[in-house]
Amino acid sequence: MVLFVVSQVIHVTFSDLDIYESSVCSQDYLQVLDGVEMYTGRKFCGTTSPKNFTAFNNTVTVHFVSTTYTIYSEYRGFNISWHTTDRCSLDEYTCWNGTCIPETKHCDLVNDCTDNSDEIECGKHFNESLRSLTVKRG
Ligand SMILES: [Ca+2]
Repeated sequence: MVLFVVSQVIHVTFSDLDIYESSVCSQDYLQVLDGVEMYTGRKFCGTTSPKNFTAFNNTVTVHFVSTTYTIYSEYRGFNISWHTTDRCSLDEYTCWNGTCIPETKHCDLVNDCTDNSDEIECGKHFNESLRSLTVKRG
């Protein structure tokens, strides 16, 4: 499955995951690519869904690989939905939740996106911003 959008960002929501769990997900797995980059850098199996995310590349690819374990058993598989929104303007930063904030608020050590995404991957501010993050489950 490939989602392709040019002038918008893609918001991906994982609402269920129940795939046969094997060591390092070597048997059955779900793999999601944002452009050519593997989302979170790993495959997913078991029942822990990947976190929802906003893709900044114009393509999201979802690979589901299954041996007979997931297909011919009580496993539910996975449920993914998505929607698109317009990209933020050039002088704005696109938060991972899709919100647009002024670029001047990107990496200023203040959580302006409400999901802290404007303070992640901030280069020299990385250590300072990491200490101020609030991590929520769900
Ligand atoms: Ca900020």
